[in-house]
Order: sequence, then C-alpha cells, then structure tokens
Amino acid sequence: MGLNFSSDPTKQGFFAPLRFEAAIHDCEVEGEVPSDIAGTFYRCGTDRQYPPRYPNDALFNEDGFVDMFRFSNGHVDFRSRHVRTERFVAERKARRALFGLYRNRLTNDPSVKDASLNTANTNVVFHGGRLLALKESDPPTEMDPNTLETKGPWRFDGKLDSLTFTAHPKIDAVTGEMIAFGYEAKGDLTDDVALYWIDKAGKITRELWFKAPAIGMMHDMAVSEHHIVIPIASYSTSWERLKSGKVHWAWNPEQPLYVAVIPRDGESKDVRWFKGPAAGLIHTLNAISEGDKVHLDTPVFPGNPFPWIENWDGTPFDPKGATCTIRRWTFDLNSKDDSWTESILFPKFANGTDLIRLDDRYMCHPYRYSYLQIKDPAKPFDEARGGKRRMPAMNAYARFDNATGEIDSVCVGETHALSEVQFVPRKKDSPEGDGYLIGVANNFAEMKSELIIADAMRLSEGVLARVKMPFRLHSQVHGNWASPDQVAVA
Ligand code: V55
Ligand code: FE
Repeated sequence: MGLNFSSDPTKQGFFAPLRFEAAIHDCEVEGEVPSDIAGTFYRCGTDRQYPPRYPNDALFNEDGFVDMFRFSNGHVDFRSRHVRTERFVAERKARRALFGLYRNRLTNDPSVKDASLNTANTNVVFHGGRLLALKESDPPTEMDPNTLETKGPWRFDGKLDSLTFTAHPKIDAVTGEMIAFGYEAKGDLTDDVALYWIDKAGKITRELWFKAPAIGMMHDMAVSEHHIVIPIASYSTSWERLKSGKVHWAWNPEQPLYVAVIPRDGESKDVRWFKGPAAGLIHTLNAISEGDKVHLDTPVFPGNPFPWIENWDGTPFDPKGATCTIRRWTFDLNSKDDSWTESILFPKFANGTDLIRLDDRYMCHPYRYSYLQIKDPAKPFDEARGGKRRMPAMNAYARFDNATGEIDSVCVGETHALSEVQFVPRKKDSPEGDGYLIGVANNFAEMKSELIIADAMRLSEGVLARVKMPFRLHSQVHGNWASPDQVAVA
C-alpha cells in the first residue's frame, strides 16, 4: 500500500500531517505588530513522518518539530524544522515506521530494539546558550537557535548520568539557575529519580539521586526560592503491560498522587513524600516558600484528561475527569503526616486545559498574574465549521489576577482553537504583567494558522495583530520565549 494516513482517524482534516519544513521571510500581518516586541518565540510539537506501526498509539509518540517566530521592528520571520532525532533519521532511511508504541521498545522493529526512543516533541527551552528540544523519556536534543538544525543529544558535557530529562525544567528568574529531574532515570520502569542543578552558564553543578514510591508519570515540577516540588500523577505501567503490546501509561485511580518536596540545598535524606487522592496533575504553575511551608499553585484534573490514554481497569475514558481547577496546595514540612491542605484559587473557574503560564520573570518567585487559554462561554466555538478534535477547543486567552481574583480574557474567533499562551514582557524591566500575550490559533474555517498578539494588560480591547500563516501549523505542545540578550534578532 502507498504511503498515506487515510486509516488514521487522528490524522484527518486540520490534523493531517504536514511532513514539510518551511521558512517565511516577513510574514503577512493583519493589524500592526507592536515594534517593541523583540525576540524569538520557539514552539515544539508533534507531526508524523510515517504512519504508526500500530493503531491506538498515544499522540505523545509523534515526531518532534520546532517552529520559530522571530520578532524585530514590527516584522515577524518564520521557520520550522523537524527535530532530526536518531529515530527520525533511522525511519527516514528505512522509509517506514520502525518504532512501535509510546515508550514501549518491545514493540519496535528488531533493527532498532535498543535504539533511542526520543521524539523531542514536548518542549523547547533556551538556557546556558543552548536551545534544547525536550522529551521526558530521553536526554535533551540541542538545536541551532537560528537555523533550527539539529545538533544532537546534549548531556551537559557528559555530566548527565540520568537516561531521562524532564520536558519541564524550571529556570529561576533571579539566579538564572535551571533545576531539572529525570525519572525512570536508570532505564525503563526503574524507580530512580535524578535531580540536577544547572547554573546560568549551562553547567551541572550538583546532582541528587533518590527513589520514587511508585513508577508513575512525572511530567512537570515547580520550584520556589527554597524548595523543589515534584508530583507523580496517577498513571501506572508494568512489564506485563508493555509485554502485552500497550503504550507505556494507563490512568490508574488506585494509585495515589505522590508529591516530593525537597529543599533546594537538600540531600537525599531530606526528600519528603506527601500522598493524596488520585489525580491528573500534569502541569504546574509555580511554587512559593513561606518558612517551613511550601505552596504549590497548580491546575489539577480530578481524572485523566487524555482520551488516548486508556484506563488501567479497561473501563472507557471518562470526560468528567478532564475538567480542571486551579488550586493552591500547601505542604507543611513541620507536620508529621503525609497530607497537604488545599484551597481553590479561582473558585468559579473550571477549564479543559491546564497549560497555564506566568510572566517568566517571576518563575520560582512570588507572582501576581497567570495566563491560560480558555473557552469563552459567551462566544462559543463553531462546532459545525470546527471539525473533529481530540481535545476541546479553547477560543480565548485569559489573565488571572491573584490580587483581585479577577479574570480578563480576549476571544480570538469562533472558528479558532488556541495553543499554549506565551507572555512577552514589553521591556526587560517592565513591571510584572506589562507586555503581550502571543500564541498560535488554528483557524478551522480557513484551514490555516495565525499567531495572535494581544496586550496582556488590555485583553478586553481585543487582538492587536494576527500573523497570518499561509498553511496549517503543527499541533503545539509547549513553547518558550528567548529575549534578544539570549538570541540576537538582527
Ligand atoms: C505529556 C506529553 C508528552 C509526554 C508525556 O502533556 C506527557 C503531557 C508530548 O509528550 O510524553
Ligand atoms: Fe507538558
């Protein structure tokens, strides 16, 4: 049979694979791109080079790409490249999929049984002079920040002993230090966790190894001025599961949610585990230390938000678990028991996605504002023209104000579904929240994508500009901003 994706229901319409790379000098714009935006927006996500070896693969297992939008003097240039992982290169040579199901090497073609599974499809961060494409099952992949050429795996000058590295390291906005961990760090299904301190220059200065109480998905972390917080969401795996030909994770409500709290200057003996009811805690917002208490501000799904991850007991996907609220969990390091206290930060608010962001200049420090794509109930998504989607469409960017409890938002269109939002400060030293919200919207009516730009302080005034792409863009997972101090724009 010829190469096509017709038998894959997840790869139709807007989500048909792109399978090409592009460069656009001076993109078309509707409205006016503010001339004070200078820097590069990198986004990482998924595309498929070849149809999957098996049906029912997880969407987490698609090939990685990185796009960049470079802003200078009111103009935007665009470029996109696939991440040339070892896996991408091997499949390109074979002209077919060699790798099997998500994080299950037992389902690979024998020719790549022991090869790296890395898709580098989750996040892209600039730190220590390097642009790194990340996947939590593997080490970082270094990319050229200007051409997006793949340089190869980056193991911090050989100092990264962990076989894995989180897609959500945290960069302390004041010190520039990056804190990161790897789980299943000594190989598939090992309970070893490795924690790394990486200085502003990109050098590993410290590492700490400890054991996890369960092997579960550890997708994100939060760091405060004095503590590191790492949750284990209620997803389970086992060798029996992998041998029976299934993707790595299943949602398991029998597995408690665990949270590790570790002092930033702590040793293995200082790792403190807390335990609570099962939850889909995928992404965090921030953490704040207050003496011996640590607050974790985070969206929490009561269940599993991903329809492509099955339930451990074989029951069908339950959409009730896929609505999250933003909560503050407080861990008291003086308490003798292993529970925490909870308050809901925006009690009237519930949402279908948890991709919440800060003004990154406040990462690891007390903050006031956060940002998220939401569904504006007053301006519903045009379901008829919108076509089939795996996840609910979010048509507005919102700003949450911890000081007033207010939520402001801007709806970007009734046939638009938004990707993760990025906050960009107006100037390096602007006050918190003074800047822009940018992010990609998929316009289902036009079957094209747009980069949306809004004033973060004046969302009610509407969209400032739309950078109009002449084609659909890849599905984004996460993105990040690099200032002109980090990567020159001219
Ligand atoms: C997530 C995404 C992943 C993954 C594990 O959004 C967790 C959560 C895109 O890949 O491998
Ligand atoms: Fe993520």
